Amino acid sequence: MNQMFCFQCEQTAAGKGCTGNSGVCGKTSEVALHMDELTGVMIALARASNGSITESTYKLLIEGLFVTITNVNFDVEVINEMTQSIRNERIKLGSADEYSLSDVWGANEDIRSLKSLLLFGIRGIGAYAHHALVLGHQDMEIGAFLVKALIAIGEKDFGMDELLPLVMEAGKVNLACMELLDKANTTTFGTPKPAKVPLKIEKGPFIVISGHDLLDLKLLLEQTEGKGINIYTHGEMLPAHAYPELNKFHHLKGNFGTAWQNQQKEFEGLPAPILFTTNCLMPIKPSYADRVFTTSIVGYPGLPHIDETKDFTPIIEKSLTLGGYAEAREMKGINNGSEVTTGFSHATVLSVADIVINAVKSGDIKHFFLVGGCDGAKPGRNYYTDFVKQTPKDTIILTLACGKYRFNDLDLGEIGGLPRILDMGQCNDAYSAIKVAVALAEAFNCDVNDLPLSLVLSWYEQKAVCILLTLLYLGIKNILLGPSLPAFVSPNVLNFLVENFGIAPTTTPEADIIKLLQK
Ligand code: SF4
Ligand code: SF3
Repeated sequence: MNQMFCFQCEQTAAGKGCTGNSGVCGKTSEVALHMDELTGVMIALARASNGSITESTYKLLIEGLFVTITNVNFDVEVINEMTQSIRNERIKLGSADEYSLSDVWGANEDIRSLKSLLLFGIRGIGAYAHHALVLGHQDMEIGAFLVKALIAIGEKDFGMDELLPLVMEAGKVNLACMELLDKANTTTFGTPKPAKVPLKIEKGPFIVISGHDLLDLKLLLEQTEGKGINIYTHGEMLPAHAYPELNKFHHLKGNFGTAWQNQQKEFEGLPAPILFTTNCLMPIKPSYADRVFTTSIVGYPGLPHIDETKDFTPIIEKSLTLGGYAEAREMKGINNGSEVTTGFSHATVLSVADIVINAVKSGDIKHFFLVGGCDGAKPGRNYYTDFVKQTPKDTIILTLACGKYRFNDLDLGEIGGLPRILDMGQCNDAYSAIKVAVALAEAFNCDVNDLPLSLVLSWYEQKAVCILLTLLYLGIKNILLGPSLPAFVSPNVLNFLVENFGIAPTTTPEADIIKLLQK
């Protein structure tokens, strides 16, 4: 197969797979084929490692997994350099093995489906493990599972019986990985506290920082301190405002823009540079191509890349040259709100557990909806805005990840002093939602599935896949998933998910709310 094939994200062409010269995301067929080669070499390295994983193999594997996530890297040179490093590591281990991923794409549809679930799931895990690793936290058990999963993906004779348990184990390992990242974040940046974040841009030079990497933000804040430059978060960086070690910098002023899919419109004419620390980066438009910088695993041909030394001088200089707005600008969220709130992590919510439990007992809170996940570009995602707007006043919305931009500027009022919309953080902070759900189930002495809690998730890329696997591993049932089901889930695998977990596609907000409130 020398044609690209990719169906790992929600926007895949015709709901089937991207083929031809490029994918819907803008990934060229050349990059797609080299990413497959990279993944094949990782499978070979996993086989060569003989089950024992060193720190250098761990780092190489999580980088190799992370770089292939949708909207992370479009630069074939970077992909090829990584492939070479991984190949060198494999050679060091005395192996000349190679594996072609076309064996997976060409397998029978159920095997292809399960291997894809496993591969895309570990790509998500790779990203979270990377965020933890840059903060000095690693877990070799996670590494050992990555090796096991990669070997299984390359295993010719594995059927449903061997692959299904591994898919569930990926959910378990991702839970451990999100816990590791939660620990890494809170020990480095403190425990998040609720924060109101303005959407207004002050006058003067500024820098917009996007993606998930909180350490890059901290380093940027340190390097810009006292230079008359303000910093604004974008996309998944918004929850940074809740961390004491980040919001202590007074020049961390607010949040710019909405979710990633609006960047081509929102960056147009921006008098400031933008730094991408992780996904989601879209193909660059000429109108703002001179002001986008990448760092870490992100890359795009022709864009300046800040290397491991994390010297942000070129961005700082660019910000001063561009100068920002002459006057402060009031910006609005997609529902016309002028501020958003974040920081309702498990520690915050559980610190007011008594209030929450009493409100449930008294009937002031009738139901919790977890509405969140990855946002995307295809039409139909206003479902989530409409859903949240239509939820009854005696319900609480827990949210996380970039899907929240569909509704996080709405003022839906409070219940017992608690805002009705509680933003728990980034996608990996699904860990917080799980902690809260488990604590509520303990308080009410029931199973999580018997709580007045419904999950209405949006998915787009592969981190959403590993989070979904974690929820399944925890036995959470009746999740609504939208806006469309993954192309890589075959009819038989879907049947398994429906029969065992009651997973269903979203329909209309009206019908889904009625159905979920009957619980
Ligand atoms: Fe297509 Fe998504 Fe793959 Fe991009 S990542 S090539 S849009 S399936
Ligand atoms: Fe969004 Fe890309 Fe997934 Fe962490 S920024 S969630 S889609």
